[in-house]
Amino acid sequence: MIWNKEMECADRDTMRALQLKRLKKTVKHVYDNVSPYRKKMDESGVRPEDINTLDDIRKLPFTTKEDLAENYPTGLFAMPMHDIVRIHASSGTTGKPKIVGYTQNDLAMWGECVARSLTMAGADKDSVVHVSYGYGLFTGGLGAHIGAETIGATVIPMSSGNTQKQITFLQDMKSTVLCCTPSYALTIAEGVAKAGIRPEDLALKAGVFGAEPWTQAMRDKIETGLGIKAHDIYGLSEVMGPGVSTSCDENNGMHIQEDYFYVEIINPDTLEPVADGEKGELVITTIAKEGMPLVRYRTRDICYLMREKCACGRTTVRMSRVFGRTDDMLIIRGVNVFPSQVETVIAKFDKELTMNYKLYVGREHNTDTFELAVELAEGLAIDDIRFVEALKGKVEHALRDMLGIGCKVRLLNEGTLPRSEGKAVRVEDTRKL
Ligand code: DLL
Repeated sequence: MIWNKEMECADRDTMRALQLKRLKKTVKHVYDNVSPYRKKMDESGVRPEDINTLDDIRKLPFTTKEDLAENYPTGLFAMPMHDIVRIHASSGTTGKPKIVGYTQNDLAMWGECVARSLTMAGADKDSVVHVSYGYGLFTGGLGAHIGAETIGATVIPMSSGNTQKQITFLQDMKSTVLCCTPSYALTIAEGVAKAGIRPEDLALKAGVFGAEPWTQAMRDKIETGLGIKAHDIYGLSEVMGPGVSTSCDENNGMHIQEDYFYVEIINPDTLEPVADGEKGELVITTIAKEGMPLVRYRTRDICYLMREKCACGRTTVRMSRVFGRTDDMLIIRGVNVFPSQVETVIAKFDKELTMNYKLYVGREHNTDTFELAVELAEGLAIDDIRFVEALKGKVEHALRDMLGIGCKVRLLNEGTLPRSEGKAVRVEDTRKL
């Protein structure tokens, strides 16, 4: 099912014409109402009248997380506070949170985007949508919530945590769609198995998971553990929250809601555009937001774009899964390492290891230390020294093959590492301390 065929299946010319109209309006809106935008545009010698084609967007300066920090808390708002009906926030790199303001229309747009996302996962008015993203300043809970309400489904606003209670509600309320982070979905799946509940005993049919990078291997584990089809949902607070893009049944990238978001992929070093299919940094311009529009916002998320037609019938451009963030990348002994690469290796040992892992990076005698702590699968004994040593060797070997540098492996008993209830914390890097 498709929530909004007119927009999601629009022909390219219609979509591009709408995008241009909205882009021009947005650029004028920020130029007239947000002084930091006006200042930056004046400095680059560009005025709203200079935007006459979609490619003209490249004349405009980028907006960065630093711009949000410098204009904390509400300096990038384009509407007066009496038109702002909701605030959300996410943690910023400098310690100050990034504050986002929504008008009534912005909330309606958000509801529309997430309604499209949930419909992609098969939800409709008869669905029971169990929301285990955290509620509060984080956009996950209330974002999923507003989408489920928009389609008229029954929403269960669980928020995250208390996995036992989550499972009781999943069973008793016969929830059909689960929304949470992929790492929390794994925690729930683990709890379901431990309680002796079979996936087919649950009414769950689909899950809409996002807010953190995850791999195909993790998706497979969640799908089997909960007996569902898992969909990927992407978004970020600054731009709106969840629902910027979502994967359909084809599971081949996430459809971007292009009538609201104009996307570019750039090389983060040269800031030049890269070709479709090539990885780079995702840059988003919100073209219909009122409260806090963002022009050419550098997300730091690494992905690529796909424009080939999707078998689902939607015509919107798709982004690949997010491979990591430019600022998540660890540089260990000079080598670039992404946690998702480590996860891919762990997944190869799915009979021996769980997906619960943590990376420790430190520095000893002027050299970086790098260690992976990962749990043994249920039923495997840590005191079987020969088995554990052999397995350690195999995992270390596979890591070296994947990463090109050595990583020490520490195997732990199943259940040792803390379980994720929201975004999993995968790395402890003490070099920065
Ligand atoms: O995480 C919004 C969200 C909530 C998205 C629920 C999806 C579901 P922030 O807390 O501002 O907002 O974090 C945004 O999370 O820049 C990405 O690095 C990462 N992220 C979000 N969705 C995905 C995803 C929410 N599907 C940051 N895959 C983004 C990989 C994701 N990373």
